[in-house]
Amino acid sequence: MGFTVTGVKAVEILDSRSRPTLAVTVTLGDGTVARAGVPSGASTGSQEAVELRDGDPKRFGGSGVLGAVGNVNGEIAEALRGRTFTDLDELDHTLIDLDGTDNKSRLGANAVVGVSMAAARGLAIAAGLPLWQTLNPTDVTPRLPVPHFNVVNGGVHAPNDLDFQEFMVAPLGAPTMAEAVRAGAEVYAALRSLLMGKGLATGLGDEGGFAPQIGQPEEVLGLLVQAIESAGYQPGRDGVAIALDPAASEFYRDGAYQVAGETLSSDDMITRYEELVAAFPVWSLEDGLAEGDWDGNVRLTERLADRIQLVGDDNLVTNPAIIAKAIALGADTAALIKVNQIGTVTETLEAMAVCRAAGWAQMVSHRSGETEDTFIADLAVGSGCGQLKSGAPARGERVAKYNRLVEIETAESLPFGLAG
Ligand code: 2PG
Ligand code: MG
Repeated sequence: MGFTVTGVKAVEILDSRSRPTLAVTVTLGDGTVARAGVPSGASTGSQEAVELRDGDPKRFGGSGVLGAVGNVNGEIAEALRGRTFTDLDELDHTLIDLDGTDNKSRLGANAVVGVSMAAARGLAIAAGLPLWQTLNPTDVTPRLPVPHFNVVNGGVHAPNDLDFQEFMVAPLGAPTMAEAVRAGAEVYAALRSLLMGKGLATGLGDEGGFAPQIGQPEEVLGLLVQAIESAGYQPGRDGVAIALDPAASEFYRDGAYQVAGETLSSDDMITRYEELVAAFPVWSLEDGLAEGDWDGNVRLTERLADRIQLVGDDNLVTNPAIIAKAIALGADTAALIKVNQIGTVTETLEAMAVCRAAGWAQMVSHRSGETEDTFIADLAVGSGCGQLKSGAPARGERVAKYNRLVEIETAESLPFGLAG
């Protein structure tokens, strides 16, 4: 049993936003070669594992990752090469110990996560199994997740005046993955026509959604309902529902929320969300309040948890200990799951296990800066969490994940839809 690492190599490549990131290749003793691309966020939580950037203003405006690449090709390769590991857990803990910090800031979370993801993929290839199967805990039924298509981009993902970052359509009522992807693409096309008809721009934001010059979130929600209907679907949980990620930390300034020209307290924000949920078929709200606003998040959960899912991202950062704290406090009812927020695959699976034990839902997520790597599609299936967001049904790095899910559905008969 076990596996031997014979090589670890990183190169600096570009992500979907034209910023440098890492591609990591791990070679195993049986000749298996596996590669991973490292994603990178823009609206990051303050407790995320830390990306190492070179800071050399002469290269990529300081965002180069040659230091992180050097750490993979130097220290990490030396520590892993020729060693035999029982499982991924042992390899990941070797990386965590080698780094020695609690946020992976010494070697860089971008270096560490690339090695962890490539090793995980290598183990699946070596075993002759699809990746999702090796990420599937024994007590969990694998499942094809409901895709959440981010069709309108704002916040730090687009140069428009829209403060809310993500407006997603989620075909909760679709019978299969392929039909869900079709619904996403058809609603996206209908939305483009609507925007064009109104003389609004159809240029895209970082995650492939349209970035029209609209300020009020309610106006976008109205357009989404129209687009869902004109594509021939029923707005709501039996058809195509809406999910929001305002990413409120980005518009929280001096203890208040700055939305479309208004200054709102936590309680004003909560009231605004209650009105949104009453008026539009919103089924899930992520980062409705800022990451440090724990009291607000508890009140938001108390007031809305009977109607919608409340997802924590910036405040939870895929960290098992922080998620446990939020569960104890009663803040949120679900966690967003991003492998690079915590830095290893093993800790990501732990975070998901903490959620499951508490009856919390999980949504696996891409980052706004992505590569063509489809790791998260397999993670969503293997973890059985039932939800994934990977941006719009457009742009190669976003669509790669949805296409991978359709491929998995074709190869394997698995249930589709929300878990539980
Ligand atoms: C988010 C993510 C992904 P970023 O806030 O959920 O959509 O954005 O990767 O920029 O943190
Ligand atoms: Mg988010």
